[in-house]
Amino acid sequence: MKFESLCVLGLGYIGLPTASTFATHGIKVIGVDTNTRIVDSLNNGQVHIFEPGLRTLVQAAVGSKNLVIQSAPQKADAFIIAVPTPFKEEKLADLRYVVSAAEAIVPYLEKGNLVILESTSPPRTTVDIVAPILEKSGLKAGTDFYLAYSPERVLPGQILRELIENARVIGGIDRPSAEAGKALYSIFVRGEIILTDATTAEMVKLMENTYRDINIAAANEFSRLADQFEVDIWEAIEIANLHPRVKILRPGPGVGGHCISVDPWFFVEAAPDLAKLIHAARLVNDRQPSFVVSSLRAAVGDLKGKKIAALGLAYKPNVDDLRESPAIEVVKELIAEGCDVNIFEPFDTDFSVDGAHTCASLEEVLQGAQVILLLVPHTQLTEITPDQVSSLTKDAVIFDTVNGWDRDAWKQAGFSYYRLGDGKNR
Ligand code: SAJ
Repeated sequence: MKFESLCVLGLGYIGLPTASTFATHGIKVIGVDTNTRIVDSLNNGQVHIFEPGLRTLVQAAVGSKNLVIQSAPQKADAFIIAVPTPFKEEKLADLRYVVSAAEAIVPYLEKGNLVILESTSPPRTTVDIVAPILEKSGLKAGTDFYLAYSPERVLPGQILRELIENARVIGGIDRPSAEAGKALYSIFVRGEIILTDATTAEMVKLMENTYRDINIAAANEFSRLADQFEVDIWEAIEIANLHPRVKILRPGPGVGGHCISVDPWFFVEAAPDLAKLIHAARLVNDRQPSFVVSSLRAAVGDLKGKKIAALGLAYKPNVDDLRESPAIEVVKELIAEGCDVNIFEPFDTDFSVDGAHTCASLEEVLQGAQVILLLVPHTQLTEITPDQVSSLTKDAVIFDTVNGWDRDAWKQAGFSYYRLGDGKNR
């Protein structure tokens, strides 16, 4: 099976790198986004996402004329749906973008086409929701066109490399659909390509992120226990991880992003009685920002009126993505406590939180701070030295929620240094 043209619906963190990578591998790609501002800015050579190497890749793809960006789909050999699946307030999957992308394909769908859903979705979405919509074209899934689910598994910050090198799962609604998916992704994927059925592939994706969420919840719960028992959690985890079959992840201010903090809820929604551990892990991680605030209170006493420099707001290090960020939750709780919160996010210096003062530089945020709170270990923030801080504020208490700084260096420089989950230091 040969694919010469491809239509990618959704030009976000996954759709844009995917469309560009296919284009630089010789495929004629139509990149579609319903947001006309994104379409216009991409057509003007601006990339709306920060991801290492992405701007160069997009420019190469557009420059080669193999990638054309527009706001509506058109006929193609294959279609990839890579739109977001957020959740609603009540933690229910919001499939409206998947539904409208599938509907948008219907007028252009032809016999022999392949449609792939990449968006993370609750189990059975491909067969129960996407197939019936596409069949409104009068064509039958499996008989007239191929249909498969293939989850993205790339790590933000390393997307371009992982897109090519990671193993890829392709779940067809039947075997020929899975084979068709393999023929498409083989164009650039160097990792192993594993074929299965669509619902298994959907479940695999949710299991991967749920497993990580549970593992981080364990680390976060251990950090609370360590505090209680006057143990340094960072030391304890390092030692435990010497065991050949133990790999505890890192505690921190919580779990954010649009994947791990969202996907486990799809299981909870679909089968609440069967997903009790998954649900509990979500609650542990969602309550971690409150644990940060109570630990800070235990370290420095009453927080009311304290001038706090909150460093980093993204959901994890070295990305500009602020979705579901636990750092923002910490800031909101501190504001509710009556603190004078100054925020600095190096990847988005304009970002604001109601009630906090947005600072454009490190110097501005550190000036006169009584508490310096490290929330995200961006390289630019972990490189801050005690010397730099000494010249801007005296007697600040350092509170490191991510073990991003060298405790001894701060202590030697005369600062009070506290670390999340470091019960030894209480
Ligand atoms: N985090 C911790 N402690 C850790 C690791 C992470 O607190 O030890 C936090 C991060 O700070 C962040 C959150 O968890 O707030 C999630 O970050 P992450 O780096 O674990 O994952 P994501 O959400 O950026 O990407 C995940 C990846 N999934 C897995 O590693 C199983 C990625 O491969 C998926 O493609 C992506 O979700 C997705 O799109 O689903």
